Amino acid sequence: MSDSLTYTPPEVWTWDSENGGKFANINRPISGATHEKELPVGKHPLQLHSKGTPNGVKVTIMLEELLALGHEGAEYDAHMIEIGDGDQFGSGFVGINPNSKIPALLDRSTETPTHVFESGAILMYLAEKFDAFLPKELPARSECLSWLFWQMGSAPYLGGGFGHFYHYAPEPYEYPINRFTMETKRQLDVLDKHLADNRYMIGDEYTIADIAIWPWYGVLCLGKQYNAGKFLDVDSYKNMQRWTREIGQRETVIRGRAVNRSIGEKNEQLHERHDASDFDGGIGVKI
Ligand SMILES: N[C@@H](CCC(=O)N[C@@H](CS)C(=O)NCC(=O)O)C(=O)O
Repeated sequence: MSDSLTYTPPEVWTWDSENGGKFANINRPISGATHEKELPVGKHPLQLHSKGTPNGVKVTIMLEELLALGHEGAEYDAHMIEIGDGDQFGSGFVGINPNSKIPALLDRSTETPTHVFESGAILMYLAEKFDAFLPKELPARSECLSWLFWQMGSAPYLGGGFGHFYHYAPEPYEYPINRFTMETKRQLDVLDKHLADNRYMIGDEYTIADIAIWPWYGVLCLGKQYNAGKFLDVDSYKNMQRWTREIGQRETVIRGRAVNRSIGEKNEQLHERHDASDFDGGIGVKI
């Protein structure tokens, strides 16, 4: 790898698999399957193939919320996709998400199975399917979708930008850390100001906007993302702290956060979820 200060880009970039740092073994400049592997099929209509990352957790929180509301059709099997091992490049997974990223959902209750990828699209799909957590009136609905799409567009600056350069890069580089810290703090300020006048993202209604934003920005405000709580001074975002703590205490959030999780204490990890009883014994992630 060349020294970042003296690096001059070549005329045409070529793939040097040695230059990618922590994720070198899964980062590739080409799409598509690398190996044949069928996806497992469980007993429920909804088959989720995911991992307990912020994008994955959005969907398991949503499913637990729907089940808590009494929507039996939201029963699901959550299968683990070990992205560090390259499971996202198996032919079965690529068949439901050509972009090879978790989460991906297969709904087998439709006439022909429906595949949905992109966490925001999955939240919308489930909200529309069960008529829940998405306001019906147009103004509130468009406000909710605005925040949902805000999250989808903003989190890559937090995860792929700030998180990558502050936490994962082989060494700290001032320029990208400054650039993405600036943007991350600006985003936190946007949320904090909005939550000064709103209990949830859409007034008093808990919606898919909260479900999308919390696993990224809520967990960041708990100081549990990238070990960056102090660096970002997360305690100074008082309205975010209030919202983060209220949502983090929901039983559904505690359960959803444990699904497909492979870090933390043993009682915080439910590698695969196939039945509500899988949570027995107090499995969950508390704040
Ligand atoms: N915009 C996508 C992003 C999904 C995404 O980046 N997933 C990551 C884990 S959080 C992943 O699967 N990474 C594996 C890889 O990049 O190969 C979404 O929200 O669903």
